[in-house]
Amino acid sequence: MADNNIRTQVGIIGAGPAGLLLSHLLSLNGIESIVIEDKSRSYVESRIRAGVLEHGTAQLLFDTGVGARLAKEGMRHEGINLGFSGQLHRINLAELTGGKAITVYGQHEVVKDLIATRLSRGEQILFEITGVTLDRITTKQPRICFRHQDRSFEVTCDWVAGCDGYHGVSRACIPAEALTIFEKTYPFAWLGILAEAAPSWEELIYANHENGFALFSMRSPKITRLYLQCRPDEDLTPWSDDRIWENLEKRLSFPGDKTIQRGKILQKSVTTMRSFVVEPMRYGRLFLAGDAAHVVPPTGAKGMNLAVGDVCLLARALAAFYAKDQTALLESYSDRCLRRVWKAQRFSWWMTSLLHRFDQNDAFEYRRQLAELDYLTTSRAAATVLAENYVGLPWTD
Ligand code: RFL
Ligand code: PHB
Repeated sequence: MADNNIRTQVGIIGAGPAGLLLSHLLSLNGIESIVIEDKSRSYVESRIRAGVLEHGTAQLLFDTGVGARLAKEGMRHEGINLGFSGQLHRINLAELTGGKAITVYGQHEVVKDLIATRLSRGEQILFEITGVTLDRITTKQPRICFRHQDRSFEVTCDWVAGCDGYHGVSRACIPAEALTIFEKTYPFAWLGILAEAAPSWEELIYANHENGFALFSMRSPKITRLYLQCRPDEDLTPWSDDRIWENLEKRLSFPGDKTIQRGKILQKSVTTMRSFVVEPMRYGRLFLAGDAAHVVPPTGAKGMNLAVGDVCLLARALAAFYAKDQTALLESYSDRCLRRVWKAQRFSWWMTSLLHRFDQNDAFEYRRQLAELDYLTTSRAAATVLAENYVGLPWTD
């Protein structure tokens, strides 16, 4: 017998961008939910991850009342740069997409804004829960059990949203025979740093260098975010700050242009790369959303944006269910999400294969990449394909 029994409409597992945004959108539609998270509030608010919001993601945050800080601190970028053969080539996103752009704003800032909004409305998020289990998901009353502050909880709800990321428990609750998994791993990873340095360039640079990929990005006018292609099992111990800067300087060197500004390295980490999709994104009354259902390599900057797209469709489907007793949108949730997910998978795989060295000795492959980059930066048609995918394809609904 649990110490606490809770009854709510939607049980949400995970307080990442997917879970928090879903609870926010549901609350705007008068639907009650509970959010449970196994990490602490300070941990999720400082977890450095994505940094690029698609046009539609930023718009959604503004339109639903969580864009005040984004409007002040987000950096609207109307272009990105491709660096190769020692030169920078700008892709004018806005010109190629009828005025659309991306906004550089840390994922943890989005998370902070959503947590603050939820709490300011007196709605709860239970952090640092343990031992979460899910059952009765094929009945009309699924149940979530867990422990929080030494007490056991039992939540009975109408629907469960599994927004607990790639390593969460939700997907694992679905019988293996009910799911099909599509997966690809890559023979490299990203060594990422956050540095206390004013960004040297105004816009992102994706660089294909003979030594490997590098990415120049930023978080604010004082903080630079940088990545280097490395091995999937890269040990960070031999990577002194000087060695990291030397490698970045080499791969982000464009004679006649600016050079990278060094600064104190605040954080170093290695991110592995994978493409992963599970189908369908629903089992009984459990819906999967975000990284719990699909993962993309970060090269296309699509992961968080896909999570946002999923929960937007899920919130609309649940709103139609509660307002009009309609289940059609819930029934088609998985198919509608997957259409967008597979397009983003294709784009992320393509950006990844365009920019990384898969095999240092494969001279043919390197020449092929350079030819494709040359084509992309000289053909308006090719550049438009990149631009419209990068700012985000229209959401299918
Ligand atoms: P998250 O963010 O992983 O959140 C899941 C939450 O669930 C919690 N959790 C549990 N809670 C309760 N019980 C359990 N048993 C639980 N197990 C897990 C976790 O603690 C966590 O709080 O998934 P969500 O919400 O689906 O969001 C997905 C995004 O986080 C992810 O796709 C992006 O970060 C990917 N990504 C990028 N996406 C972009 O759109 N643009 C980018 O520029 C971008 N850059 C990146 C990225 C990811 C990166 N890394 C580190 C993988 C750059 C990098 C380096
Ligand atoms: C980031 O700023 O962290 C970032 C930007 C673009 C990407 C991936 C990560 O493609």
